[in-house]
Amino acid sequence: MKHQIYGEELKNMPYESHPQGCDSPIWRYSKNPIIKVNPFKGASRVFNSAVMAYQGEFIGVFRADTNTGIPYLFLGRSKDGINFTFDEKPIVFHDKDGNPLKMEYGYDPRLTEIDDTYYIIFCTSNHGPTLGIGKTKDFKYFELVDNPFLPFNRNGVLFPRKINGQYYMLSRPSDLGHTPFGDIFVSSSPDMRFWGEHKLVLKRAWSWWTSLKIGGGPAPIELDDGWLIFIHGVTNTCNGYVYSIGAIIVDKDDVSKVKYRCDDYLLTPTENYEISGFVPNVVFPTSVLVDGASGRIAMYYGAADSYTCLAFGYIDELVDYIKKHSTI
Ligand code: BMA
Repeated sequence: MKHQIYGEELKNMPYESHPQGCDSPIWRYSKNPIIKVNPFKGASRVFNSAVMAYQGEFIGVFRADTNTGIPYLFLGRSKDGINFTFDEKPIVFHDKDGNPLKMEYGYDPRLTEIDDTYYIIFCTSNHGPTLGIGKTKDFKYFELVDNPFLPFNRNGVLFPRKINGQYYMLSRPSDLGHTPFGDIFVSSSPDMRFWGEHKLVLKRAWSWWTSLKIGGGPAPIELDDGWLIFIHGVTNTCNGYVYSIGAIIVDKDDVSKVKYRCDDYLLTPTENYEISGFVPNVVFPTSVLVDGASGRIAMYYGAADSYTCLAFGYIDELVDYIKKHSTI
């Protein structure tokens, strides 16, 4: 392995080796989708969700579109990272005084562990869609940070450690609807509550597949010489938006500085479960497991706003590919 990876060994994570004839450094699980429609009572679709290794098994915060049509966040558990059982009721968040909060909606969660606390970053409402920050130490009791971001904003992605004493969050300022624009910004905070020093990281439209908007995906992966960040990129067609998966590498200390930006997408909708569903032509990455020993990765992505899928890769191949296909 050329690149040092900072994760722990994850022997039991799902993985399949690179199929012959596949040019991309990311390849799909042969048994996709891993979560099909109507996966549990009251939930019609589970997708765009975040999984992490936890106590020798796997835990996830899942976006489930419920029978009211409204998405909420549910916990799921798995021994193998593929077959999940879900809680019957959505996660209940509490304010700092311990009062349970009523949530209008919650969707597209990302999960990040920092210093024994697990942070759930997701889209929720503060008089319009914006970022929610939930936290838990045990996946039993959940607290919500009091309105950390202004509306309208989506795709909050927290770096998995403090950098120079500050927390860093990627986000994508947006509008009230299905935002036809969007670039990635970074904000910092000393305490997870007050966020500022907002800086542009990356503008859209360096390629056709990112022509409309871009957004951060799973929590960044620390390498010896930077942070590997998967993103989604969106283009418009006469038949609607198309979401693809791409990647960038940013500077290790100044995360607003993009060192490499892959010109090509890594995955674009081509399979039936990606091109056909509730919202066709969407692949949307939200979490990645990394085996620190081998450099293997397993990426969870939502397909067609209907299914949860897996794709695999290998850090060295990915980094080489991104550098080779970057024109900056
Ligand atoms: C975005 C988000 C995602 C969704 C995508 C495609 O704006 O709402 O949850 O996957 O649109 O519908």
